Amino acid sequence: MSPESQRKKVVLTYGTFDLFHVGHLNLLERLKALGDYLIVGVSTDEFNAGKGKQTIIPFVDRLKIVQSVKCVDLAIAEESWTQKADDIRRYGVSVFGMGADWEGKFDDLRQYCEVVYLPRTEGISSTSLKQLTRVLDKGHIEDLKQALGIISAIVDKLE
Ligand code: C2G
Repeated sequence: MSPESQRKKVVLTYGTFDLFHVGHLNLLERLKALGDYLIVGVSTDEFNAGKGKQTIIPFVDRLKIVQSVKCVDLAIAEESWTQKADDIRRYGVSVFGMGADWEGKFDDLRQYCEVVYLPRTEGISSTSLKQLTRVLDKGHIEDLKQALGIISAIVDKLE
């Protein structure tokens, strides 16, 4: 347990944090408000592969981004589903928290610390951002232009 976290109310969470967005930030800030030392486990690329999650931003960069978020005190690697109990003990965690899409999934950790599930931020997700980047992809725009040309030619014939 890091000396700094020993004297504080420690809060812990985990996530992929791909294409970091305001939904992630809102959750981290809400979690920090529950204590005074926030530790965030960031899923490694290998662990994400196990979750069947394809990430855009590599682990090293996702870890650096999360560590640089003002309300985050320590960012660590999340390498397995089973490390949570060890991390709770190692860092003297008082509160484990996740977004509500995980409601009930980590209730087994209540034997070690308080477990909370906080409301998600609606209207934004890493998945929707990935879809948006695809639409903005130049190749995709060329396809759309060609399709538009074909449709215009058909409409001209109908007039
Ligand atoms: N989140 C949120 N609002 C959003 C999107 C995400 O509150 N619009 C929350 C999620 O509920 C989660 C955290 O932000 O608590 C991180 O989300 P992801 O990066 O999608 O993490 P996930 O892939 O769910 O991995 O062991 C737990 C896993 O590592 C969680």
